[in-house]
Amino acid sequence: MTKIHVPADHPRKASLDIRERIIEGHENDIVATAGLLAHGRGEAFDYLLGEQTTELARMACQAAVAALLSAKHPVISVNGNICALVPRNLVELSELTDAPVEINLFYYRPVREEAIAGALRQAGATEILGTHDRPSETIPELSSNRRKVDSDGIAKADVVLVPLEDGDRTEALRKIDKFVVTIDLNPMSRTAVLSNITIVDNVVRSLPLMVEYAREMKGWSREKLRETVASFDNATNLSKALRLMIDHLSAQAVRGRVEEDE
Ligand code: PTJ
Repeated sequence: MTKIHVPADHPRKASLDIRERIIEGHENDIVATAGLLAHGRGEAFDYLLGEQTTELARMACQAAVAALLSAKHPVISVNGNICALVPRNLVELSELTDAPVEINLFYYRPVREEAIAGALRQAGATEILGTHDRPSETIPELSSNRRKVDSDGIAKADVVLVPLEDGDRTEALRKIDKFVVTIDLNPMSRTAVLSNITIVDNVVRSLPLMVEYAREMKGWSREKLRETVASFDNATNLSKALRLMIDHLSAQAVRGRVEEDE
């Protein structure tokens, strides 16, 4: 299929370019077909958020990076969508926080594993966990394909970053005492609610920001990192994120009414 060139002056260029990356990822077996639907859902929530990184999301990013930097065995879980959107940032964050990347797919197919591993390697990854040739274990109480995890990765991790997820795994990971960090544009999703830290933002904005924070916070003391994590309250964070969406919608509605009256 031919790649669509989005003209530079198109008012929705940024969003359409990201969509193209997902479509291309689907054509290259990186993104699952359901990943296209997941992306559309994300786009809708991003609209509600005003398509910008809020101060709230910045604070969540900082807490997330603090959790990764203060962990004994942090791991970054990789699915098709995140790999198609921000492969280089994933590898950078992995290097800065000493958190290996682990491929963990809901819609597992060997060809997808291979395509994702290839894309990560191309982005600079030297160590990739979760591939079929690696030692693995099963997460109890989880029946999806995601139950199979790397023995040196998610199985022994204390902190797991699961960007852009489906909820059942987050619940299972919490049950086995993992500290779960997620990035999800939907503050009402099961993943968002069940995680310890949820960044309500688009991964294309928050991953580069996390890389920036990781560079800066690498020099922080363990105590300061732990304090940053401890002072973060996810329930409050999610309700504030919802409030921001409501306020954004209200502002749009008021603007519409003023324009109607003019
Ligand atoms: O690659 P696989 O096989 O592991 O499958 C990955 C998908 C994403 C298909 C799978 O995990 C899935 O079905 O996820 P869900 O249940 O559709 O949830 C995806 C969540 O991510 C939804 O809450 C979306 O709003 C949110 N989302 C989508 N795109 C973005 C996003 N959040 C942040 N940034 C995005 N770009």
